[in-house]
Amino acid sequence: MKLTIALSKGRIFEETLPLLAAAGIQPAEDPESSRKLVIDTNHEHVKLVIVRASDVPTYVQYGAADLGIAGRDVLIEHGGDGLYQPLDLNIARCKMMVAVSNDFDYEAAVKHGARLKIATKYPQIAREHFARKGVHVDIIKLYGSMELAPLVGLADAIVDLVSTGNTLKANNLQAVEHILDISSRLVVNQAALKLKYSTIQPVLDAFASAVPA
Ligand code: PRT
Ligand code: MG
Repeated sequence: MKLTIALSKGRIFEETLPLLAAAGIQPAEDPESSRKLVIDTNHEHVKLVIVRASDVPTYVQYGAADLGIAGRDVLIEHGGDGLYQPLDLNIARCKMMVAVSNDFDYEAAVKHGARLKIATKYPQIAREHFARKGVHVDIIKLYGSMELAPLVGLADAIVDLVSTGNTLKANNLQAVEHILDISSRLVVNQAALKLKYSTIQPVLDAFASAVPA
């Protein structure tokens, strides 16, 4: 039975290679150098489709891919409809943080009940975080380079992913709150899991046994 796995290029693809190898799957090409969006593997029944990180849940939800790998950030924003999430793969780890410019007094602004402008690619996560804290916010949706927003007066703070912290530092920003630990998860189309159980279950088992500590 044919199996399609949706992956994004970059860090998720690289960190997924050892998991695929554990399941006996080796991509025939490197998506970084090839322009192909459908990549064959050594496994005659398995192919990879290369999509934007934030599109992975959509491909799997509609069954265009049977399996996919997506960050917890992306899955929360997507909502997870129609997706079975059996496994935290512990790859592409980072933290969802609130960050502000070094000269912005975040504590004072929060204490005084100021209404904050928050720039983010993650409106769902940001809205929930500030609602829990009882802080009033206006969310400004961006698609990238959130770090710029406080520097040019678009926002008071950003909600973004941080891994080394180098991007914040290079832009005179600092993290002031930790919202969530993020890693990538395996997602499976619920109908495919039933229909292709005998093909999918061994892949799930191999991935589970190869998850990095
Ligand atoms: O790049 P594109 O717009 O196509 O999509 P994407 O940014 O969603 O994809 P990609 O491949 O960059 O990220 C895929 C997944 O990797 C995300 O959904 C996260 O779950 C995870 N991940 C892990 C990260 C990071 N670490 C990370 N550091 N995603 C993004 N970053 C960015 C962050 O947004 C910030 O701009 O890297 C910058 C900070 O890095 P440091 O090391 O300077 O702190
Ligand atoms: Mg990116």
